[in-house]
Amino acid sequence: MSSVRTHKVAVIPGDGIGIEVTAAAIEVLKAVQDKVKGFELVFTEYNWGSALYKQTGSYTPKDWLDTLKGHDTIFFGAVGDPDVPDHISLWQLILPMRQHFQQYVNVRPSVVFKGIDPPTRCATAEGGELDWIMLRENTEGEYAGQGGRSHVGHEHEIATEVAVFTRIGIERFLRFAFETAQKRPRKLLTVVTKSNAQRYGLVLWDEVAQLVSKDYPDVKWDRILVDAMTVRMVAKPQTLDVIAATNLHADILSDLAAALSGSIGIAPSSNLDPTRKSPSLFEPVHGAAFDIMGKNLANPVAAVWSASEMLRWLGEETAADMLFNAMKASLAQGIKTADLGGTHKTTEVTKAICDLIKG
Ligand code: GGG
Repeated sequence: MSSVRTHKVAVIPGDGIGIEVTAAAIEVLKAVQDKVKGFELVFTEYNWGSALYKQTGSYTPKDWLDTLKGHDTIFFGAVGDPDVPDHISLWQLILPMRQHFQQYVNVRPSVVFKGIDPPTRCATAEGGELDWIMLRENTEGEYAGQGGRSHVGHEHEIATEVAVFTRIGIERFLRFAFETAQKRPRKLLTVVTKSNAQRYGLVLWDEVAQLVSKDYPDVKWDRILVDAMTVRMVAKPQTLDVIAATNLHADILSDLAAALSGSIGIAPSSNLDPTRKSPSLFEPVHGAAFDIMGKNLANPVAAVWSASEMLRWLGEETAADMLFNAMKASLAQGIKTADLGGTHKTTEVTKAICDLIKG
């Protein structure tokens, strides 16, 4: 009997630079698989995205979510197209996957790596650099899909975008946040809300945070309003470690965190179903970036780092570390794309990471 561990990976490159950075991530994953041995990644690629939408009127075929269910994990590139309204692309591809598979935590780390010159100095009190984990609640809030429009076209037209919060949804997410903080050396957690203005849903967040915190007495936690948080991230970055916020707030704050760490081009994300009943999804934080598509300019680091997180989630720790360390080493050697002030192309950064893995 073979002792090789097999992982079935659904690959959805999507749109724009998603296609280029996904190809880079797959190349790096194949290099690490050849080096480490003992496991096999079986990739199945799906051409779902804006091109399919323009041909057929739909981003995906019928039963696409059942098709994905047959995989152990999903690797996603990006979605968005200049000819398609963004709310259509988002609601036909990425948001249904997060909801259907109850990937209720979106993990978005930000680290200032050696070789990167961030826009502002974020050195921590301990002398280290910014090293945060932003946790985004991934199924509720303004992304729950509730709302509508009436009296369309009338000067008094009404549109609602209902933010939905449930006790169960908040609690399962905040437990994950406290557990994440518990595993970090500083054991710090900051819970972000806007409970002065959002007096129902986010007051419930505050109350649930208070209750859940009692089960994690070793975690030092605090609360902050989202507007004050933007200032704190820039002015007092050393006071932050693990950050937990709602779907919309963390979507915005994680872009700020990425910029403070050097570029959104390096920011990874893991959309996790912590119960492991469904496949989790890994994708760079950035979008399709049509302005640089096809020019070999896209930074592959966010996709490569996401691939490393995927390996870790699959239990392939050695391979995950090897990939992550190769990625860090290439940055430290100054092999960087233009968004980081470098001159290297997508394919050059990818090759450098593969060469470091091959040794
Ligand atoms: N690779 C992620 C991607 O395509 N992002 C586009 C985007 O706007 N996503 C919104 C979201 O993550 O909620």
